[in-house]
Amino acid sequence: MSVNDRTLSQQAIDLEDKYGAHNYHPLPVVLNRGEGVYVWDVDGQQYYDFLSAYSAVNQGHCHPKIIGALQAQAAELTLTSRAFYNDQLGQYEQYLTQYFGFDKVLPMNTGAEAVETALKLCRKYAYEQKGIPEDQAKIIVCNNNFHGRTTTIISFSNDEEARKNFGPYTGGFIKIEYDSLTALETALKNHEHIAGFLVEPIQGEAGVHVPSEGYLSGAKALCEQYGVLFIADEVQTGVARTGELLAVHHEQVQPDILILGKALSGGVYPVSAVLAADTIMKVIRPGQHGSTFGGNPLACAVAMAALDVVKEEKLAENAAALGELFRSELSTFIDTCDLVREVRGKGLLNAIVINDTPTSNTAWEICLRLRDNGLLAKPTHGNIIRFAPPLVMNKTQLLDCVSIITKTLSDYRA
Ligand code: IF1
Repeated sequence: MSVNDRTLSQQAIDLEDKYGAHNYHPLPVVLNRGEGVYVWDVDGQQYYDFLSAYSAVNQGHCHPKIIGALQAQAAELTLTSRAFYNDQLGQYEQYLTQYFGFDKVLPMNTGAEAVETALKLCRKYAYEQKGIPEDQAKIIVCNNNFHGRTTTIISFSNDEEARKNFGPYTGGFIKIEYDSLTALETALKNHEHIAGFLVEPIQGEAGVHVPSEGYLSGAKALCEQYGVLFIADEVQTGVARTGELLAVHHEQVQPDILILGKALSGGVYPVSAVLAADTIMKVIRPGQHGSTFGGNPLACAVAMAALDVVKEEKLAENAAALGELFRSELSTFIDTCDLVREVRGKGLLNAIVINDTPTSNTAWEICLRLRDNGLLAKPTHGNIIRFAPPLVMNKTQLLDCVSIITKTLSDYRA
């Protein structure tokens, strides 16, 4: 790395430090290019991207079809607001609802906005269709959830870092243990005015916790039994990441409300969505919800191209096959390595648990060494490293990444 290059990298880091809020602690690498499964830093060093911008770049960086759609639409019309119609939104709404099997979609921009939208929709449905007394609706959520960073969403978080000193908090949420049908049924039995159950099909931020077989289908059945809406937050697990189009499809579950984001646009543009049946979506009428950019023509064009890619390149099938291979290879390795306790995940949403305390910096140090060896990943909570490459990765590249990871772990000395 030349002196100039080092200055170039350091300059970028220093600018962020001086002029940007310190709401992240990035791995010290300054990227300036992405293509497929690779990213490059300002020194021209190539890396495998094993985070995919938290599963937003499932289709690979700068996918030509998606970039082409972006460029073409950007040259025509980017934003009209919903004060007027545009020629992309209706096409996109038809495409998206048929793609995922719902009657209607409410288009938003970020995942958190879509989660907030789903919560509002669930509450309004409860008041207007189920007759729950106004302001009494309760929504069940799971401990160790991550659904975004707005004040209402962090109100039902139990992560003190995400929550502390952002009060006063929004009420109306009941927290239960994740992956426990008993906990869910107990809450449904013991509380009145329950409107919905919001759940991540796999808890990503908590450390890639895959629930027991039957949990999602069992939870959906309980929701049906008690007349409660099952709300699946597939912002991170959706769009083929776990080896099915949706993570709930592993158990043939169709949510009452589906929340999508991130890879809905292939990481090219903020696009999120809330999908539901007519009977639910009809409770939202003009003037009751919206967003300046929600459903803009650029988002629509990009998202249709991004979803085309998922089907054309069979990304779910590829994620399933490469995920099995990844976990199999890592399982064999960790039988011989005391540094790693476990590998877990589904499709290409995986994680390893480092054999150290959650407050140790071992996982961080390992990620620094992985960077030096040409692979970018980042710890989630403390001693867990998430591995989530773009779904366009091929077998040769995956095995190369397995070699980098296993060699880095074998060579690691604190
Ligand atoms: C950060 C985590 C991942 C999400 C689920 C909604 C949202 C997210 C299941 C909100 C967003 C992002 C947010 C980003 C880091 C990343 C993350 F570590 F925060 F938890 F992926 F696991 N539902 N997750 O995972 O979507 O508003 O961000 O578009 O805030 O640090 P968003």
